[in-house]
Amino acid sequence: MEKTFLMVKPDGVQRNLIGELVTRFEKKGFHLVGAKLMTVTKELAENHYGEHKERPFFGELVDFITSGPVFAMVWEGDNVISTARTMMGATNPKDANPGTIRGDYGVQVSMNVIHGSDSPTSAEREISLFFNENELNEYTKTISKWV
Ligand code: RTP
Ligand code: MG
Repeated sequence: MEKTFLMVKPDGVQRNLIGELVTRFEKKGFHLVGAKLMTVTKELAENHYGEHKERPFFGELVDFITSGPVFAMVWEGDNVISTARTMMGATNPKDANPGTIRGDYGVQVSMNVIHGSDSPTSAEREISLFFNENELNEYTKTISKWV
């Protein structure tokens, strides 16, 4: 089953949005396999956002993501990578549609509430950067998936 890496950014944690965001993905029907509140080191931030290292906002991005705790998560489900990106909305909250996470909760591009992997390759890379194998829980829900 496909897995993705999602992370409530420091602004989302500060604004008490962890529960709300977890609820959105639970209600959608995705399956939580790992989650932790953690502070990202500079080294991890630079690695995670390595694709942007030549961009003018790289320093600001690394400073922001290391500025306070994030809530790192691994979610599983059919097409979870692209569906989670759709649920997140456009990178810049000013362009994100109402109903999406960034459209509903974000204002600035640098504080856009949530990160999500953008491809299967990114998902695999980011999950292994943030989680050890023993932090991922493989389990079956024993109640009906419709309740
Ligand atoms: P993310 O990686 O955080 O999920 O966001 P994304 O895929 O939608 O956007 P990406 O292009 O990967 O950019 C990574 C993060 O960099 C910040 N950003 N700032 N100041 C700027 O012009 C600018 N552009 C991008 C955003 O916080 C974005 O989420
Ligand atoms: Mg990205």
